[in-house]
Amino acid sequence: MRLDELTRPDFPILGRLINGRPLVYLDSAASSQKPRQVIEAMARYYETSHANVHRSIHTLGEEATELYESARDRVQRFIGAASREEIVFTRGTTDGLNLLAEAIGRTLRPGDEVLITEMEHHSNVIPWQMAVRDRGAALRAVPVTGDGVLDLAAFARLLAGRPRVVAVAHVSNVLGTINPVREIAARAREAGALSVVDGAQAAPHLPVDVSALGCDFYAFSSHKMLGPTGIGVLYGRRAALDALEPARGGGEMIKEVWLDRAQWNDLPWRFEPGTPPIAEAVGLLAAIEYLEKLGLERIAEHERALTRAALQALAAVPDVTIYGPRDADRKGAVVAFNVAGIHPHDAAALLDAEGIAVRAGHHCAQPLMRRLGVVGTARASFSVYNSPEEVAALAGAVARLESML
Ligand code: C6P
Repeated sequence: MRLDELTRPDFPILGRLINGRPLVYLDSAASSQKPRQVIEAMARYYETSHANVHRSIHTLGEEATELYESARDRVQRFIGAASREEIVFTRGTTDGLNLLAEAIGRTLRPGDEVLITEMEHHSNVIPWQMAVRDRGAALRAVPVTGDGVLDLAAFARLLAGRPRVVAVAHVSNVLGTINPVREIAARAREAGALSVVDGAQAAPHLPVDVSALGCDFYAFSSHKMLGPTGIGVLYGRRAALDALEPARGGGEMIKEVWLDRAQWNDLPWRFEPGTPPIAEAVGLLAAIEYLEKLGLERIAEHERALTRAALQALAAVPDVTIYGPRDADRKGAVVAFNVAGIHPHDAAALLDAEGIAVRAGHHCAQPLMRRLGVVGTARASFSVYNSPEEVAALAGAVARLESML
């Protein structure tokens, strides 16, 4: 059975009609839909086990703590981290990258460099801009080639500046490019830099093994991988995480507090001040169980087939430009495109009238848009529940766009 046939009955929202047409949801890179298993796990938690975690001795407090911490164990196994202490729960990728930029930013000195790339999402640009600002440090970027991949020769040259941090997306949310993060992390380490990987578009679609990648930090969001909004993960290699001073304070991140000083808690709680997203952790655990039951390799294969079909079908439509690698084996599950003479927002609105949801705009990657010389693009993105028929419906509707205007 095809993966979409197997999974679709689990996603109640996919039964909706949009403008009188069956919903064709091709915007999972912005946020995926949720299976019943995730929705029910969260409802069950609130109905039977909710209390705050790590502070109450009563039964509900212990049950909630147990559920929250078992989600951490599950995440550890899911991404191949060496220990549970390396898993910090955040509010999402953006939050994880800000946490890092705030903590590392405090250690930057005049003349230090932080290296990002031209294809980064604003979440992996702005926090570093803020970190270098006022500290006399500099932000540099690895250029993107005409094929939509990183210019690794330029990366090698930029490493000669001995940056303190190299921060790079695992998978671009626009081009779909899968970056060689293992090699990038190794070269960053040789140059004395910390490596930070933005895994927002990788974790939902590829098997990720942070130990094998050898990066220092890896951030991702639950809501793009069938889980709830409001929670994400920041993986930190034990020694790298231990070397960071927490930049955010509050309850639970301390062991002992005096009025003028405090002793930090152990890892990972040192980086989790305040009441964490507990129900969301329960939902994330259910999402990981769901993904693992399907099998990450099988998911990647299904989405590669959809991406390949979309690349082929859209390339055959006159006046369509596709951005990023044309080879589905080198790409995540996104296809960004434009139709000559049609603004991407108009394209998305016309597709929506047919029940087809795609994203249009700059995709929070304005430096990349500038590099591509466009104001924005339309973008179709795929998940476990999408079918080849939906890809064909997209291509058919895109072919009719000019006549629909
Ligand atoms: N990209 C998209 O439509 P948050 O919002 O914190 O969960 O994820 C931010 C983020 C960081 N890095 C990459 C590569 C991303 O793709 C995203 C989110 C969505 O492309 C929403 S802008």
